[in-house]
Amino acid sequence: AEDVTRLAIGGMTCASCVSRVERVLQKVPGVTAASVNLAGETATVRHLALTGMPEKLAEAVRSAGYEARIAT
Ligand code: 9UX
Repeated sequence: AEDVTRLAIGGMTCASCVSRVERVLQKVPGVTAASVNLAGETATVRHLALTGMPEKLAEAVRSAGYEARIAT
């Protein structure tokens, strides 16, 4: 089954940040689609329902140098 995780992201200041964050999210195994909204400072990620995915996605964003928390 597919799940959707929404992340609140801090530290994105230009359109290149958006591309970078989308790319790191799409690279996480199990992710099928990732879309970042710069103005809203959010990411919407579709992915397989694997254990721990929300935290893995947030960690991937942090590793790229941005702040991330799981939005509810
Ligand atoms: Mo733009 Mo984002 O010059 O980390 S890529 S600020």
